[in-house]
Amino acid sequence: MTDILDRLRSAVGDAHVLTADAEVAAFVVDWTGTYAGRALAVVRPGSTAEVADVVAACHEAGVAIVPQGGNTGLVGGGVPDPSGEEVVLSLGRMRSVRDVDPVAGTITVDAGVVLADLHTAAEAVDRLFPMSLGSEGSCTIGGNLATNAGGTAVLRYGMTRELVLGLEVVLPDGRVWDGLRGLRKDNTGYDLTQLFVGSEGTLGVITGAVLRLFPATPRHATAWVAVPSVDAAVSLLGLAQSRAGAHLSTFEIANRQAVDLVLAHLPGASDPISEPSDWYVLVELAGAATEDGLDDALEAILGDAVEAGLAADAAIAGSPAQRTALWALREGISEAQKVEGATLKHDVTLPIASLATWAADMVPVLEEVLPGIRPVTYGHVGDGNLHYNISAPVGGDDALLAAAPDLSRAIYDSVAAGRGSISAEHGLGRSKAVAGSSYKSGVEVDLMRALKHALDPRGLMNPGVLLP
Ligand code: FAD
Ligand code: 2HG
Ligand code: ZN
Repeated sequence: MTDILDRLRSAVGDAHVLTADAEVAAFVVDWTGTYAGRALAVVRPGSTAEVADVVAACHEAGVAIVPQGGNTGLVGGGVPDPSGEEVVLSLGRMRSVRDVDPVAGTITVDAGVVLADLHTAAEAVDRLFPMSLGSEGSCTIGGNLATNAGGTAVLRYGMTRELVLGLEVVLPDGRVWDGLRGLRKDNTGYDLTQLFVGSEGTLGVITGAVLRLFPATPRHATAWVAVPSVDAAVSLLGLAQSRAGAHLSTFEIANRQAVDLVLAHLPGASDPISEPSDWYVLVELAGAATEDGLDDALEAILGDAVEAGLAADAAIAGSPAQRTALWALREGISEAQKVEGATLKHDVTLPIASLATWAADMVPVLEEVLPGIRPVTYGHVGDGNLHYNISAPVGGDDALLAAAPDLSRAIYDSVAAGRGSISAEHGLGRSKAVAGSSYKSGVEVDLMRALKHALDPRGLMNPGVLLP
């Protein structure tokens, strides 16, 4: 082991190979606190050449690598196992914007660039990089690509895989694939870029990316709307799509339990609608600087929605500060639920038309497994994606953990029966690797294993993640 540590030190310099407990602590526990491993070392390369050197050294020594960006993943995929034999390869020092071309609509970045910094770089040339996540102050574009992250702008702009034009990847044997061409048209065979998107660090280390930029949308009209049911929310979505067209950029849902947690745990949060409702949606229209009338359009949509019984009441943001406050009610849910205690996360997609029935039917099934569970249901209803996160009965964290396998099985079985997906946007990581394979067909799992074996025959890239 001393040999490999010496070799890593010569690759990146002594200061960037961390082994002391206090130094590695933040890199070995995930954001949820559920996955806590140990690392042989945390290595922090500063360039693609250094990443290649580190990966080649590990390949020669037969040492497994866990790539890590901002460590905000929610499925335990970015932290090492408890063996203490894996190396965490952190991209945190690779934070350069390599090139911006507003006319071509491209930005080329190091994988360690933090998503919020990418937004700032796009804004500096009057463009938009649309991906928006609650974790954007910490997550990195490499992690976003590796998980094919979603977020609140998918409705209008698509998942991460729709925002990428090319990648630079260090392969498991240390060779570098330079796919940073950034062309919109390139029909020359298999799409290698897309192969690495969503591969969760199991096929190689993403070191750079060319991403798509869009026209800036500095104008916003934002509302927090009380709706009577998930069905009503889905009908309101249809109305907003017809009336606002491409201006509709966000359509998010949250149940009352989710909002109550934000109000209870996040300082400064307040309810803009006095009469409590079972469900709420956050709706936003966005447009260019020259586009007037978004507020009027939103007001008209909501007026018609109230008349049609699809909404009970709405608060429209009258200032940037009010817009931020409405967004906080939605974006603060993860953090607030974490403060509340044990949470069992499920990130599911179903056909939008069946979401309402599915969510209603699930409650009695789960109540039978564990009475008193608190379904905190929210998410990207416009994408058919609900975060069906169960909080423990009050004071019942241990009971929730004991019932977790049965609760999750009931949810996943029902999602599979409805032809949905058990992971809409967070990936499989360690927490869902086994379930991921068991809800896919044998053919699909065989193809995935064949790809993994072709690229990483020694199984050194993030073992145990994505494929069990
Ligand atoms: P990490 O957590 O460091 O790693 C995630 C996975 O990617 C791991 O498997 C890791 O090995 C791999 N990886 C990381 N970097 C690389 C690389 N350079 N090359 C190869 N593999 C790599 N996710 C959503 O999809 N939508 C949301 O709305 C959303 N909201 C969130 C809100 C909060 C408050 C939090 C805490 C998380 C949220 N997430 C969301 C989850 C998380 O932020 C995303 O999965 C994000 O893409 C992870 O980025 P990261 O840099 O933190 O990756
Ligand atoms: C969100 O949409 C994220 O807020 C996080 O995907 C969901 O914490 C979660 O389960
Ligand atoms: Zn989400």
